Amino acid sequence: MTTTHSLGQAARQILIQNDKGCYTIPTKGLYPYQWNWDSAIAALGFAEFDITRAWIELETLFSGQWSDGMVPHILFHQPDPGYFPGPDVWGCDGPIPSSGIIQPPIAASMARRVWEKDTGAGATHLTALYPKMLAWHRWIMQWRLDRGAVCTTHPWETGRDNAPDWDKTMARMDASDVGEYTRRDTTHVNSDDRPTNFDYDRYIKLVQLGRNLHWDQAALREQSPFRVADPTMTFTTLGAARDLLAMGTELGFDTTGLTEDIKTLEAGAATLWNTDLGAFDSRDVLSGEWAGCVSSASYLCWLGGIDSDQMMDRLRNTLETVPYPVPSNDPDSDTFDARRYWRGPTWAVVNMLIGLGLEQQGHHAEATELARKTGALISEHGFAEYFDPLSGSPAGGKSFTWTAAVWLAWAGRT
Ligand code: 2M8
Repeated sequence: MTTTHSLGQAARQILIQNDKGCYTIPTKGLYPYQWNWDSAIAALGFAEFDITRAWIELETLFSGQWSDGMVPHILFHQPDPGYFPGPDVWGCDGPIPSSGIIQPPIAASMARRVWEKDTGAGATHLTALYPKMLAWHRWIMQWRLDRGAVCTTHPWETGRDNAPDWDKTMARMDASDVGEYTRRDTTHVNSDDRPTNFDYDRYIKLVQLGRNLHWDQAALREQSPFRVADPTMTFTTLGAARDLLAMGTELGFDTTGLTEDIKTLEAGAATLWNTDLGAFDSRDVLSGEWAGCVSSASYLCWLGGIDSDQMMDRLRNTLETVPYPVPSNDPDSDTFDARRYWRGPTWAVVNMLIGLGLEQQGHHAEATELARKTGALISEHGFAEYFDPLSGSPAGGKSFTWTAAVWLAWAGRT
């Protein structure tokens, strides 16, 4: 019988095996570099048994910060031909070879939680990290707002690569001149579980555009066909702003502007409420069109400190009716696909972020129920990258860092 203790041991082993010394890869083969939000989650997992290593993870992430404050979504510490697109395709010149886009800015919120667990040198580590985290927040506020909501300029930025949220925007894009390239992801895992070639052409096309514009945000704002205000970016930025304000106040930093930013982002979050859908939704900034998607990111409102009775009703219904919640796409939607990456599967990492938000907002019963269900899913089906929400079957990469970290920091504790 697998016990909670032995699962804890297995989860630690995964973190240790995926540890490259000062950063952690998400999984061997498929993802051989340091990913931004994966790394923040890894730090939380390490904090359960090696607090110094947790800080090192975050410090390495911010060692890749660009001089303008941006923190890239991938840091290519060591070349690896097993992943495409690599540093040569992105053409960036930060301090460490990197991609030119961001990912959900959860690092500040995770740093605050690591700090809470650190009774020793935590304040010293955090004091050094704080100005860097604040600079990234300011970069987002400067370049990515639309009516106060935070926009994504590439599906990969949200971490929800092929979510149906982007379908209408992607359908309008012409990628006929993208040229020849070879995908590597489908050599590691089943292609039926991955984004389609249609989507990949557009992912690469957007990388080519950014590179041609030297990742100049003002030029991208003018010229990119992809600009979508999204719940993932908006709620994680809002949560981070609140955590930056709390940490800055406690550490004695100048927090001028953060209260204003929080108000701006709250107003932005309100612009993501799709009344017809009855949920937080993504909004194409260029066409003004709603995506019409209830995704797992819609439930990140609580992480952003925003309460919603309607989202709570939906969540309760999802917890009761979906065998392995929370699905990344509404099972009643035409676009739902139980296996294809972010078009239906359940991701333990998003569940934890929803759960932490619920807890923060005082919704203890729902937070506990979600943690319990996520724990059962992992103990029955292992530390997979993601899971079929109807059958629970594991999919994608195996021995996945963030699923192990989620077990250690949250789901295995119920
Ligand atoms: C997936 O995204 C990468 C691109 O960033 C990919 O498919 O190649 C997403 O699941 C993303 O959320 C995650 O951070 C990354 C690494 O686990 O993989």
